[in-house]
Amino acid sequence: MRKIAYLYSAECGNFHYGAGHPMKPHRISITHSLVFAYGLDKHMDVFEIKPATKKELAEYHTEEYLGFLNSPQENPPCDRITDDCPIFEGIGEYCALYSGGSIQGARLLNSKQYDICINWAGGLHHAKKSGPSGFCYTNDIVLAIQELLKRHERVMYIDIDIHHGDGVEEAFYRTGRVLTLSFHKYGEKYFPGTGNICCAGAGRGVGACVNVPLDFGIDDESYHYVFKRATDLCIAAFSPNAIVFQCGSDSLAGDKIGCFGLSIKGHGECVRYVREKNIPMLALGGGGYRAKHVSRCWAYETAVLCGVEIPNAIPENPHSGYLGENALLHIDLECTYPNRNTKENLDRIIQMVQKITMRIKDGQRDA
Ligand code: V1D
Ligand code: CA
Ligand code: ZN
Repeated sequence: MRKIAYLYSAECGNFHYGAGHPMKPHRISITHSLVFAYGLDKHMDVFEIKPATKKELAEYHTEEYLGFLNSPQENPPCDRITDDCPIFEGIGEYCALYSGGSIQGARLLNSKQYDICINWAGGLHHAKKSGPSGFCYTNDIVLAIQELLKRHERVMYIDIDIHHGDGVEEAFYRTGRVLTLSFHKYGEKYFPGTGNICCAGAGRGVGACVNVPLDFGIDDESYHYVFKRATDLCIAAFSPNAIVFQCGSDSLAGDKIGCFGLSIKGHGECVRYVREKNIPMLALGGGGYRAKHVSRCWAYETAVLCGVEIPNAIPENPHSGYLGENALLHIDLECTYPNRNTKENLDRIIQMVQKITMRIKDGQRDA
């Protein structure tokens, strides 16, 4: 039996990035409805998220940037505002809430009272120290990892969002105490454009940055083949004391901006695989742009993390009208992209991951 903490704020789902923007915080409210409708709250302790203070956010972000987020209208317009990262009403509170949830989750793991903490509102992996990127404003993941490092010698970060976890990688690139492992679409200028397998850490962090570049249409079987081997190699070489798992669900088939072919069960199998390692874990959200898929996926993964099976028929819940009467949890997600990942390519990647992780000890010996 694992002790699970679930962090939630009803306010999070009320923020809007603006008309036409793919990121919909409302998907967190739908996920929450499913989690409670399935009675998963009975397997977890549920915590109301406390918003992060400016001091807590300043553990990573610059004061100047935080000033901008809190009163963007008082600051002159600048290149920070883009179509990807618009300024919307309540942006400062939104950042404080999703970041507060991840920091709180890290503290609950530090207290050793919980084995797994969940914050589906978090996982905003692109945010930089002094600027937003790719729908992400503050980097709750970096803040949570910094908090975990106060009580854990080594922290591993795993990222199954279809995009490269560049913001987290950048923060810990030269650190031997954090290993980052991201699986992502790479090539054809796919956002953010980073995450080449050759970028493998520097200084004390040599070997502790692992990038798994993938191609269009990867299916469950190919994904599990590379995910399980790469994860095992990293865990064996690094022996993490805690894991932060970004479960971005834009890697599901049929996502509005993604191009992978995972099913909800396939995505959840990655979560089950990491849970079985029995290492304290902070599970976070991330991307995911079809709310009907995202909410099913994260509700299912909440059950996986709790170690319970849930029926396929979705119980009556406040979003039944939206999800459809007699809706099922596991629906067929159509992938229009053929799988361009050959076994030969995946084997080459695994061989590279083996070579990279063999260098971890060299980095730790650096001055
Ligand atoms: F399709 C859009 C419509 C409106 C506004 C933005 C987009 C959009 C789709 N894809 N923006 C993108 C990506 N941006 C670009 C820009 C073009 N270049 C100048 C940059 O391709 C950004 C994708 C961000 C993905 C965020 C994430 O899923 O990884 C995530 N993780 O945690 C939270 C979100
Ligand atoms: Ca990723
Ligand atoms: Zn993404």
